[in-house]
Amino acid sequence: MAAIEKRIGESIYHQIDQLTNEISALQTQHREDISPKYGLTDAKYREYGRHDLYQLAEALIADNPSQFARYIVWQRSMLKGHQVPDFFVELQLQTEQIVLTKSLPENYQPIILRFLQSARDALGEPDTPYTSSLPVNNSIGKLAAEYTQILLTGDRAVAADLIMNAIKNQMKIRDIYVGVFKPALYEVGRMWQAGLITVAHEHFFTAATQFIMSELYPQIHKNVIKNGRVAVAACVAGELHEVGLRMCADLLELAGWQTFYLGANTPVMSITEITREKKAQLLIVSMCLPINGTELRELITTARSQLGGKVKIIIGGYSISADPVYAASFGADAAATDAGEVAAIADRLLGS
Ligand code: B12
Repeated sequence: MAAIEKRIGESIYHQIDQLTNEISALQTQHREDISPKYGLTDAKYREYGRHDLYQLAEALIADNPSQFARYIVWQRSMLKGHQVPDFFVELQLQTEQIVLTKSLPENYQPIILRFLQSARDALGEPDTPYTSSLPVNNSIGKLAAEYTQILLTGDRAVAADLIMNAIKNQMKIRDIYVGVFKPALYEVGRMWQAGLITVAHEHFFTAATQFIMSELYPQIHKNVIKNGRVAVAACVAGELHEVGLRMCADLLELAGWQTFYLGANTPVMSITEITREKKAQLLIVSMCLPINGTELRELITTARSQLGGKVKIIIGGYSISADPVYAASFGADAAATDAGEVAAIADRLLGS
């Protein structure tokens, strides 16, 4: 982690409200052209500006310009899906550049410009069509496609039957989690990003999947031999994506662990307190969005100082999977891309 990049990232965090206000104010002059056409409200402008700054700060702290570039490319694709033209992203970058170079010390400027330029370079690349990645060439892929299609039509009971039948036919819970639910939810994310479905469709899909996971839960404890080990599973404050973490907790239980699954949005102190209270040997944390990186860093630092090195920490989640360099910047004991790996990694860290 380079020192100056980290300092710049931290300065952006410290001034985030003021910087967001300035970016938003500067954009006001362009709003008459853009807003009525594309339905961008003041609140939306502020949200996008703030998100960009968080993402930039995180990329700076991790000294990883391509992370910011990837986010900007995602933003263009998402806005396109919502009928906002590409020039809006360029306008955002321009106003951010003006405000950041004016508000931060002069010696920070070349670095900020380098990060913004890497985003512009990435925008210069042709937009790769973000097509469905649902695997349909094997039986589990076909099941994932069928599950997705059923839930998109809104039939939770039929989707639940489909999964229960697969279990009756000896399909493993682990395969259903990572081979069916995960690609199905990624597909739903893609469809939302492309403007093909609404937030309501996505919420229904996620809630229905969590409902079916609850129905599967009793199956987990059939024939499991407890290994006497304890894990705490949490998402840091601000992180609302909890399904991946829940899969990890369930799969640890399937491997004999006792877990304390805390779910989304948990404050650092609560996580470390319960880890101590339950005498856990393992803390697993899921982070989907880089905007929650500061909380994750704080959690790892606090856990190390309060619990010592004996409690092993494994991190995972969408943004952690996307970039191993970024994942390594948090200083956890291990990072993983898939819930299916968590029990094996825990054994490696703690000795099986
Ligand atoms: C459902 C969903 C939501 C729900 C979450 C509800 C819930 N109860 O969890 C809600 C509505 C809250 C939501 C909100 C937002 N979301 Co959302 N969401 C999704 C969606 C569609 C599915 C998430 C999911 O469950 N995936 C399935 C799980 C299984 O996958 P996973 O988390 O990656 O986990 C796997 C691995 O990463 C790993 N893993 C995960 N954690 C851990 C931990 C450990 C220790 C280990 C070992 C492994 C591991 O194991 C899992 C299985 O292999 C995704 C699409 C996607 N690609 O994931 C978008 C997505 C993540 N969301 C996105 C966005 C932008 C948002 C919002 C910012 C939208 C907005 N403007 O409001 C907000 C942010 C809210 C916040 N503060 O967190 C974007 C992120 C894009 C990006 N590049 O940053 C995505 C990718 C959609 C998209 N394609 O654009 N979202």
